[in-house]
Amino acid sequence: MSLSVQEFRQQFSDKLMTTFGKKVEKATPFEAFQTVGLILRELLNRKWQDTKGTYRSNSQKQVYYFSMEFLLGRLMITNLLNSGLLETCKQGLEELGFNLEEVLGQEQDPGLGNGDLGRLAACFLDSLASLELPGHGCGIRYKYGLFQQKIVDGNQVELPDYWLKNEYVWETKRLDQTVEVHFGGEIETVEESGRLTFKHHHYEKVLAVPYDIPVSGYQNHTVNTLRLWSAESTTNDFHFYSIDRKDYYHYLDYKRSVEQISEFLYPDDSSYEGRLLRLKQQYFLVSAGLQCILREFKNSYPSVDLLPEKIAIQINDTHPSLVIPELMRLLLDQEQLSWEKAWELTTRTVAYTNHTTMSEALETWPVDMVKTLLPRIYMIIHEINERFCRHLWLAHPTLRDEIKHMAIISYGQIHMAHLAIVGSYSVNGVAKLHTDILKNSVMKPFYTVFPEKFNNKTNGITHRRWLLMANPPLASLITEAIGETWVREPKQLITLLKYAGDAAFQEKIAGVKQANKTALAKYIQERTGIRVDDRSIFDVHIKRLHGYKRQLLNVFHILHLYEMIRDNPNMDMVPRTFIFGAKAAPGYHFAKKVIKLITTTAAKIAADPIVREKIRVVFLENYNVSLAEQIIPATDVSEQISTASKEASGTGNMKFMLNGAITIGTLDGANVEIREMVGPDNIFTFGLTAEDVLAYQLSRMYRSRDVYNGDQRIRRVMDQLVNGSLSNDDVEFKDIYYTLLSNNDEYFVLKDFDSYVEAQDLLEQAYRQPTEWLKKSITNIAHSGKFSSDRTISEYASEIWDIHPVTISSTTQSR
Ligand code: GPQ
Repeated sequence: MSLSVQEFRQQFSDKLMTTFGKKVEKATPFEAFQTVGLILRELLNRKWQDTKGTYRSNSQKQVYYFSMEFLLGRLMITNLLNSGLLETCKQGLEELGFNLEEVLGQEQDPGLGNGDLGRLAACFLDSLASLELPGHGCGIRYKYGLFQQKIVDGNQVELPDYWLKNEYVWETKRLDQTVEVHFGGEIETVEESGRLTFKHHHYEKVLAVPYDIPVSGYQNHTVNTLRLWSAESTTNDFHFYSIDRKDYYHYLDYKRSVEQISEFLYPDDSSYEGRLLRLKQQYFLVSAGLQCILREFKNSYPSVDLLPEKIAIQINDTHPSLVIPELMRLLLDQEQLSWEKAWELTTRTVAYTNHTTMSEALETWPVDMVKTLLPRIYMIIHEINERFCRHLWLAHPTLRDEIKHMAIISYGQIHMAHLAIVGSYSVNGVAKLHTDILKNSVMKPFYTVFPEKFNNKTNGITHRRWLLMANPPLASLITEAIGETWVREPKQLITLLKYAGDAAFQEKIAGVKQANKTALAKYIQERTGIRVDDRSIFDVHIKRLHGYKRQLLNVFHILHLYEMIRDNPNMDMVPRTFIFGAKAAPGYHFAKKVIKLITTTAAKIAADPIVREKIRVVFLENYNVSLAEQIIPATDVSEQISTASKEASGTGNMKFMLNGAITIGTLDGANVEIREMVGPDNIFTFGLTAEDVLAYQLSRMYRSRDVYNGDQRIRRVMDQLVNGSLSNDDVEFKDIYYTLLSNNDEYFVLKDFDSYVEAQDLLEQAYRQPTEWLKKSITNIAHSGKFSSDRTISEYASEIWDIHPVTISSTTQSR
């Protein structure tokens, strides 16, 4: 779709007038934003219609990605770039007296996700549409997204994220697609003409209303759908005319309880808590999504037998794993299929992605909770479990001792990962190392029974958002050097390798990085009042705050540098700015203490005239997608220092390398594959390997106290936690202190300290050689093509889903 600047301006003023009743001169930046949004919506709607029409008429297989989280980030820039209108809009707005940046900045980040898992889902949607693949998202329209973080007196404070306070310009409510979801009640089993049927009585009825968001592809005609479900009450079952008004109060109670379901996103990342409301959310998503898919399916196809040929359902971790019993329920009770047929169709339709091996994140639900909330679903899970255990007993005699560990229901708990493995045809991990750990350790007995199901799909990121949009100067420089094919084929970035040692190109790369750093320094000053040296090394640690991600190890290195500088104020070192961004789950006490430790360290350094000449620490509050887009292009050093074996993949690591940062990291998750690609000279790795960590966990031979006793540097750092030098309140950091000593340092912070410090030293030496450093930087960019989510999605498409690109034919297009 092409639109001249002139036409854009005309449409803009017309829309502004019809929507806000205003002339251009009077419009606020927010109104300008909404107006551009509406113009784009019109364009997208046509393509959306065409896409739906084409999918309906060509009857090709489609995939539905079920996820409790979609961390989209702002969509305006994506939609502008994808429709080829970015330049037109920029110029048009300027001519009308607006600034594009300011207008784009009006968009609220929809924070419908916690971290990597939700962001991955968003990258996948982008790649599906950009590769013209028929694939859609299915999620929840939380009224409140992930909390807004404020730092008050150095502590995290959580504020509600009411992202819908201004109308969300990208969504469309589809009342006509509403479905009902039922909770609670009882099941009556009756025999009708030789077949058992199950009648559900006294259930609570919840309306699921979908809101659709268009997902556009990069400069193509595809617009897929992200469907987010909202829970609403129905007034139909209440008799408001009754004299005693009892019904009215019942209704208010009921309405409150229903609307709660899609009220807020649980703010926990890679951890699990068995809350009833969370279970309700999960079933709500699954039931609404499936009913809707099945309804549409039956309009298009004569028999549900075709389901696995026409539809694949990918579940993003176990959160939507009730898809399995819910699909069984629909096929058994609604479609009247036999158990065997229903099971065959279900297990050929559903595929499962695992995102963690950490036991605290593996979901289990108490039997009683599921039985009460979802009585029919419980019956079905029970039957799946009976049949599975019987199968193990008969077909795998050598595993008989393992049955109690493999059962879906055991010790009063339902193990969702077991259900997901048994009920799906594909189980994938998200990086090579992670998949190997699944196969050889965490899910080993399942791998013995179902070797054919297990496969790896290393994560990826959309290079369109994370380079083209987030770092336009770098993108232009790359295009100048190697042409623009890399935008559609990110693997082409590899041709940059020939410029890795090219002095002129290096100089340009350095120039872009410097400009980005200067811009970030300005931003930091505006946001925090802190003035950072834009010539210092920008060393960045941004991700959720979690013990295993080891922000603490980073702080220990900083406190160690502090001591060194105090000992020797003339110490020769390259000045460094350590930048952190992280939200802690509100109930995660340790993580919140680490935030306090970071902010306290920052304040202490800022107050020290000697130390602050060499190091600075900045904690940027409310880390989210938009902030990441600011920080990553300006980063020199990417901190990826999780305890080996704990980070399933990580995707931040990929975004940084794509923007020319050098990784300091453990051999964990996708870091391993990054190292394989760039070679050991272009990444700084350190610390225990996953094998070491797993061995220590088995042997229980690690003693953090021995490390503490044996390393004076560690003692000095640790002593700062409790001797009043960081905080007047000497209990402030004692929990951290005891976690490391009395609780034996679960994440091996002390153990890896020495090799981390050594790696940091080597890194600094490398930074002192600009030519070498820039060569590393360019080499990283050149190899980052492999980590495009286009590659990941192509693999899912061909190896798991069997879906193929569809060229959208235009029927509604007028120009
Ligand atoms: N991950 Cl189980 C999350 O972000 N949230 C979760 O609840 C679980 C996993 C992450 C995982 O920690 C990262 O290593 C991965 O890169 C990411 O999923 C996407 O696969």
